[in-house]
Amino acid sequence: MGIFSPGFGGKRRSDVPGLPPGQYLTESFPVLSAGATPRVSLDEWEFSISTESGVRHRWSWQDLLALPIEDVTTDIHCVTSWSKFGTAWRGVSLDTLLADVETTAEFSMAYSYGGYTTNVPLADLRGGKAWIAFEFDGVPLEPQHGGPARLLVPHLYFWKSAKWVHGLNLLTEDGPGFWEQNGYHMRGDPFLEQRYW
Ligand SMILES: Nc1nc2c(c(=O)[nH]1)N[C@H]1C(S)=C(S)[C@@H](COP(=O)(O)O)O[C@H]1N2
Ligand SMILES: [Mo]
Repeated sequence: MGIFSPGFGGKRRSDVPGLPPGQYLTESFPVLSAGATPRVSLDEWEFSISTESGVRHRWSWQDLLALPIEDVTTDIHCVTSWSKFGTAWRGVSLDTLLADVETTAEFSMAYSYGGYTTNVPLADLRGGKAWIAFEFDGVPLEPQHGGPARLLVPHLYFWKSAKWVHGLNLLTEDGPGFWEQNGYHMRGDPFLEQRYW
């Protein structure tokens, strides 16, 4: 007759609105980094977007801060099963950065200082769904969490939110980044449980 355990007093995970399947809630902010934390000074910091036709758009730290800045409060979901509700960020929308970028590419590869990469469909970076974030909880983003700036794509699993982001390559064909080469999903929608492929 199945393995129901009516005596278990915990709140079923599926009862928490907004919590994707297989996730649990945490109040802490775990640090997950595949390597050492790179240190990037704001003087040398640069973000660029390179198109499929080889055009490169570049922003210095000052260029970035001169763009419209948005406050974002959002839930985040790590593939290792923790989710955190209501995280508060400040950054520049990818819509703003992509506004003058001529492209018909459908894919992108985000790359970071330190060598991390992750592929993200361009549609997931547009439409008010992705930011270059440089503040968390009202203070400059800590180096361990990706400061000076990280990609923030909160509707996908958090490994897509590249810390210490350095640029985006826009691509006509999809390819795997660091974790995707190791079996993580090419898109990574937590509500569809796209963990591995
Ligand atoms: N550059 C870089 N970005 C990264 C990672 C990494 O190892 N290097 N880890 C990813 C993973 S697996 C997760 S869950 C989140 C963790 O972000 P946090 O350390 O701020 O919690 O960053 C993602 N971005
Ligand atoms: Mo992760």
